[in-house]
Amino acid sequence: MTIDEYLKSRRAMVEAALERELPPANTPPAVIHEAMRYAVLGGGKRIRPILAIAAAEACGAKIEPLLKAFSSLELIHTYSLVHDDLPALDNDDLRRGRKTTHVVFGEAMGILTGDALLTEAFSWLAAPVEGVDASRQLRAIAEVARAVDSTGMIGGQVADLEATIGGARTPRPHGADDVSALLFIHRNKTGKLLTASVLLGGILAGADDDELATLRRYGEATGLAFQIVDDLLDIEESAATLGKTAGKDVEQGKLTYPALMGAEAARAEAGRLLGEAVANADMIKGPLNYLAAIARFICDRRS
Ligand code: GRG
Repeated sequence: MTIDEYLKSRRAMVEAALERELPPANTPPAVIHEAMRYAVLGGGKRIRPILAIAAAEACGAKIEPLLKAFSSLELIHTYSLVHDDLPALDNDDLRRGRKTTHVVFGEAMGILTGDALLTEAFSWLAAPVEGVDASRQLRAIAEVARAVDSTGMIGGQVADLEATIGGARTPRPHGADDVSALLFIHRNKTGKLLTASVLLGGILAGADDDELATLRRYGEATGLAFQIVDDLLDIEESAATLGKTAGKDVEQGKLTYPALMGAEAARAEAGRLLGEAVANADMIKGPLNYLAAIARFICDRRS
């Protein structure tokens, strides 16, 4: 199976799980369930659940019973996008090629939709899973929760806001403080959920501690490369290709890899991280291992 076929088939499994497990749109009060379904079922690469699937398969697991837990990652990711697009944060009206959730349903409902998706995610993660004992499941839930708490994704978002407060940054030579602030933002805002996705797959698949350490290194390298590529796409691609507003990082004076070190050095750093991700992916010796190919896809993507 080529990587394109693999991604297509795993994406279809995630889409089916999301469609099946999300509350029906007519569940009272209908407006919140319509908004949740609008936000989640409106496209997206589904890269986080696919990373969990790939890690579980690389560790030899059958993935069908795990799909609900893996799809919870997409609820958490979508909640972060819905909240990030709100007027108080990025104030954006375009996401995944469609109007943002708060533009369609109003700001109050946008806030509540994000809240509902985050809560729903942990309910999916806590649902009993055939063949997985409770202590493993608790370990998996704790891993995901830590990745998105105030020392993870939220912390990264706060650091990002603080780095941009006061309007556009004046271009100037960058110092060690800028690089470490940027690393903190990227590792927390984006990297930790991507790493937790890989670990969720490994933990629920029954991976041992050595395999989990390898998966963590793979996830951290892939997660950072993902965000560097995202920074590059923001300056290189159009809104039509990205399905979201392009050029926002420069407009908002965001701390990004290309802003700090230039596009060429940023691309080289993504390449170095890809090498690290592939080396770790190749250490997992399961029967079906697409982890290296996914890292390559993440680095080569155009949207
Ligand atoms: C909780 C408000 C709040 C924010 C948390 C994750 C995040 C911080 C904000 C979302 C916006 C953003 C630019 C995040 C960086 C991570 C990123 C590149 C998200 C886009 O992910 P893709 O490319 O999107 O996987 P699709 O649409 O394919 O799912």
